[in-house]
Amino acid sequence: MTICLAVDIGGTKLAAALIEMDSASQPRMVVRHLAETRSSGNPQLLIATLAELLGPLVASANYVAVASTGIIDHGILTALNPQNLGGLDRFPLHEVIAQITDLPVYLINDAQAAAWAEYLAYEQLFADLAFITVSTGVGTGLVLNHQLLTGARGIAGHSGHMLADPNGPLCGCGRRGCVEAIASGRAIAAAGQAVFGDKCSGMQVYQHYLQGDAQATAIIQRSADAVAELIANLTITLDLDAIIIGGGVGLAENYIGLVEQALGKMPALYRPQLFPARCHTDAGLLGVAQWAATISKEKQ
Ligand code: BMX
Ligand code: ZN
Repeated sequence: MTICLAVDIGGTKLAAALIEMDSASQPRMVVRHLAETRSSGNPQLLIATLAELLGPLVASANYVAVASTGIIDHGILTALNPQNLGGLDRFPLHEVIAQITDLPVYLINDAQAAAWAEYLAYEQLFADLAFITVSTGVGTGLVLNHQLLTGARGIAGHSGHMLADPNGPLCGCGRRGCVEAIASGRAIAAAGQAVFGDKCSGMQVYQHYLQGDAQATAIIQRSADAVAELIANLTITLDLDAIIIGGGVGLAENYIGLVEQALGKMPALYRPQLFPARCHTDAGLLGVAQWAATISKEKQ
């Protein structure tokens, strides 16, 4: 049995866990610690937080597996949408984690990791699937022909930045009208603040929608419509067996129902089967631990 120190770096929180992996790479989470992502553009603060979080767990681990928001290219973390990561740019994540832990380090994007967790949680039933998280941003991970696609530059699956509306809001990535700029938790909050005041959060807009408010309904409907367009584009490009929806917005009450309604207006070939994520908030940790176990075995 080996022990993986798994780390999940999100826009708002950091999670670290010790995960026991048996000989068949089945994971069992034994400890989990959480911290806030206090990066706010300051790399030193992120390094200090990671050192505090990982320090007590390092001694028990054989290797480290990190899932992080942003593009992971040869160990360097770059935010595609810097608004989601406190403005951090070109952060040497591999080097930082290796220095803190002195262990072998494996890194991938958070949505890629979660896609792998869901592929395994659905018992490898879907050879070709896309996992879409509608959360702070809109992240996607692709499993094609039973393989996780990470891409030569770590970009694969950033389809939250495909076009949803050429006249839509400017996205934090610099492109206008991305799905993320319309559908994400941040986008919902921004649209809600124009109606309900500066302090309104994405979750509050969602509550207003569930209570039947017409303006909140229009905002959430627009989000679901943009995600449906994304799903149709992925399906007609990649011939997918299934789409798995996750994230705080994606798993909120009736959100998948709204996306299904929007897809229902499209021709049949654009409509895959939709399923809710099974791993919830642990998808990044479990997925990256299981992916790293596979990769390290392939290298032996
Ligand atoms: C953004 C991008 C993706 C990420 C997605 C979901 C950054 C910092 N992140 O599109 O890499 O997978 O958000 O991220 O550019 P989450 O933090 O909402 O899970
Ligand atoms: Zn974008």
